[in-house]
Amino acid sequence: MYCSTNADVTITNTTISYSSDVGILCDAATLTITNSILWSNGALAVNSNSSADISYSLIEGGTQGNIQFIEGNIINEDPLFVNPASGDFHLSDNSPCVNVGNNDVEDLPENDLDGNQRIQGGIIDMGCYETSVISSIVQTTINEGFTIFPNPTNRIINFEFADNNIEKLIISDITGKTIIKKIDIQQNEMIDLSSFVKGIYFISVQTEEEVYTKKIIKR
Ligand SMILES: [Ca+2]
Repeated sequence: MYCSTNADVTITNTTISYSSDVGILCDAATLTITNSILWSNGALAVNSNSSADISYSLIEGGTQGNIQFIEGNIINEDPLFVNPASGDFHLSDNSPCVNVGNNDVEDLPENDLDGNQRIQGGIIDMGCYETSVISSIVQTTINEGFTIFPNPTNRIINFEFADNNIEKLIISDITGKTIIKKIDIQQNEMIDLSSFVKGIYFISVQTEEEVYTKKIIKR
């Protein structure tokens, strides 16, 4: 992709991959790159003779020029496209780009490149395709009492409880070891799993009468 002189260019939810040269080349343009994937291009990911601000994007291949990595970026990690060799740049189930974009970017498109709803699983994906393969399990109502989402998650897991009757919330790993235990539970809880090792965890929610357990996947 080439940006000519003195342009302000905003690139949002775009996938640029397998270009034989630089992913994005700018003369004197001011670039803002958000929720995008620049992976496996021939030379650099971005070469800007002016400036580029990059947020919530997966970048591989290095940069040249006045490049600012603002926040939420993933560097040099395989986006795990479904089948890039045959031109399929949809995200696979285990892609690190699922549910890690920024929902608050201005002028987000309503649909992805396939025409599917843009934000699924509560958080926008990086790149031009929103993954829907896990749509049946991104939001799980365990009983009528509460809901957890998104699942699988890369980072945040949300809990919504219908009643304020939760006594205890425990997250344990696959060996049964307790990782997090919370006793002061609000009706809307958010737990950050970004420091967790990737894998399977169990969430146990205890009310006065019952205990509910649900498997979650940390990507
Ligand atoms: Ca999503």
